[in-house]
Amino acid sequence: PFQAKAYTGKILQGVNIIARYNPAAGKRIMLAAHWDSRHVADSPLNVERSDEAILGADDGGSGVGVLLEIARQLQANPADIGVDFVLFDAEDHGSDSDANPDPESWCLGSQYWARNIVPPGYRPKYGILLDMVGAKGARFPKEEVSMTFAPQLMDKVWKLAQSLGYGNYFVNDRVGPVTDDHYFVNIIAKIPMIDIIGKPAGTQTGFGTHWHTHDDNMDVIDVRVLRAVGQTVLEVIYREAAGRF
Ligand code: AHN
Ligand code: ZN
Repeated sequence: PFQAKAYTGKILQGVNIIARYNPAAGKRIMLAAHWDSRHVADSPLNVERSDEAILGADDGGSGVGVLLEIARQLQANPADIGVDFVLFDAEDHGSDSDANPDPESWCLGSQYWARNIVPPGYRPKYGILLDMVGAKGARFPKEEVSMTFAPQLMDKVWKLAQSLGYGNYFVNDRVGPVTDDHYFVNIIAKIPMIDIIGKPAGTQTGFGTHWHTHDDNMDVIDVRVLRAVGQTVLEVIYREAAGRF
């Protein structure tokens, strides 16, 4: 649990949810997603109820869903490696107005986590963040913060996804930096973390048209996209466990 002050002045009562697989293992990787959803529907593309929280099936839910299934798979098919699941709260409560852009107002749960690492001295080899990994026709380009802090890991993960037949989603295009949880994990905790984040080409917001609208519900989710991401990350885990990633 943590408290954080939102850009509105409101004190948020947050909870980061942490689960460890093989807690005694020395070699570890970290998997993350955010489990909150946006408190308002403030995309310019949203048409009604802009002051109401969105469901966030893609923006939040999809990453959590993939991580829960990965955890279930690890129970059924054990891997000789430690995996830490971290679900961040208060990722999506930031200020999006052009008048008041404030990167630090986003990702409050990961900022807290990065400043209060548990257990102290925790050092995974690297982390993988999943954000908006469920929408139909998703495109996962190589995002700039990820490419700055962990370019070799990015290339390995994207090549692996492409070799599994998911090159339609994991494309080699580059896009600019996104202020997401991985940014704070990289700069504050200094753990290399990449972001698999859905960024379609040619939309007004740079994200899916459902992003921060009430259309971000189960209707936009495609199980094949979740499977592509989940199988790619599972393959990373099993290869890493076998020392061949
Ligand atoms: C900003 O728009 C500043 N960051 C995008 C991070 C985000 C929002 N991911 C999901 N929702
Ligand atoms: Zn969001």
